[in-house]
Amino acid sequence: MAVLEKKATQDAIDLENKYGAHNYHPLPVVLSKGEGVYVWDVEGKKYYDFLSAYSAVNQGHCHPKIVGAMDEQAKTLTLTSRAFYNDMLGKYDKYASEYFNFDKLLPMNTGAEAVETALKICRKWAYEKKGIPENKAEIIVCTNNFHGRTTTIISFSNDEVARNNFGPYTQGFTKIEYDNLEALKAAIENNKNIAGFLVEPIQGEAGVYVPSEGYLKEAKAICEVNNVLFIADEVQTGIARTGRLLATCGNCTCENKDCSGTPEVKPDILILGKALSGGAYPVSAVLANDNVMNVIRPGNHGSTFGGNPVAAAVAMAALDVVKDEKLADNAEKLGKLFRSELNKYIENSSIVKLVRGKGLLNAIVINDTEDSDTAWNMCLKLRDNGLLAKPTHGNIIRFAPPLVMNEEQLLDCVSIITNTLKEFEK
Ligand code: IF1
Repeated sequence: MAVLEKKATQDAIDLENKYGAHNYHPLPVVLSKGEGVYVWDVEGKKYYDFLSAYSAVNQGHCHPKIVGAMDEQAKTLTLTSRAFYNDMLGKYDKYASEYFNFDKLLPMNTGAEAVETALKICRKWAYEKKGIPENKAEIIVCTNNFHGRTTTIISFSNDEVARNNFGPYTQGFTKIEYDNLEALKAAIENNKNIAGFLVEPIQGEAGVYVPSEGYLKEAKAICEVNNVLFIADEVQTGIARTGRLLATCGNCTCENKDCSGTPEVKPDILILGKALSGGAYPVSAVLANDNVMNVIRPGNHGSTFGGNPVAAAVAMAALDVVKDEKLADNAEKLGKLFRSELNKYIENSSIVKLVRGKGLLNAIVINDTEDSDTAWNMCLKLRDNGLLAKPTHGNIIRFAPPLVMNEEQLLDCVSIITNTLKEFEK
């Protein structure tokens, strides 16, 4: 279509560039409608969504049950603040705590807020329960982490673009190599003030790095024996994305039995966000048992919108959908099919090095330099061919469709992807 005919697209882009802060560099496509695995742009072109808003739309765009719950509650009571009780929060607290098998839930709105909340709980536990001297608590994090963009969180990032010129930085964090148990053991043994270990079960933004088999389980064991809190950031890997309800479920599955809720690696603090609402509303949460969560007393922490009635209604509907539609099983099945099909292509490819991932959180590594624009150009071509995806760092393209996708749609996407890749083969 001639550029002139894409006037609606260009007008929307110009508007955002003129009046919006330039804190993103989006793929040049302007979306105006979403339904299930599909999105449409302002020109009426239909696409497969292979990013799912970074795994927030696991249940598919505008899921009727989730939108219905939001609509119903929005017409009834949207926000009370926590100055008063409301009739939805307690129900949600109970529902979600039992769903993930923890004693309590602290409701927040964004993933970063939930990460910050977990860090505060860990520090307070360290001083009041572990007896670490005040202001001496250290929390271990991994290199190439991504946990959000607040000043404290970027203080322990090593992504210079996300961190530069935002100092002075928050102290109290020790960085170790991801997927390195010896490094974790050494960091804990060398510092008696270690309070917690914050880790992504799969490093999403770093490029979908799946750790070695047993890493999370062994890391949790090291933490346990040293009275260090194991804090799992499942904002991106949670809610069925990796083929299990949580990535920390490991090989434990809840098919055909009432899930005991005791995943293979039970975190001391679990952080959820994104698909906790199915992408319909900002909802995040921190879950923990009483021995940890009860360090939080009135006035210690909160948020205007945290735990509001609409968030509560949306999250309960979103979690219902995950179980009712067996999204974890579907992600497991289609993820295996996706990687198997891509590996067949890669056998004879000069441009794709590998595919990796778990469930429907996958990525391909392009055989080019980090600073090349090949991955970006591939995503532009994928867009032209009806599929939306975006590179993470440099030469890595993340593929993460909604978990409601069926086999026929997935195979259709595989052929779009492989036909597009062929255009770049040398
Ligand atoms: C952006 C990345 C993904 C997350 C994990 C906490 C948060 C995120 C593991 C914070 C958020 C989002 C943020 C969004 C793009 C996206 C992202 F590219 F930034 F790194 F998914 F990989 N923990 N990830 O992945 O949650 O405050 O955003 O609700 O900032 O560009 P949030």
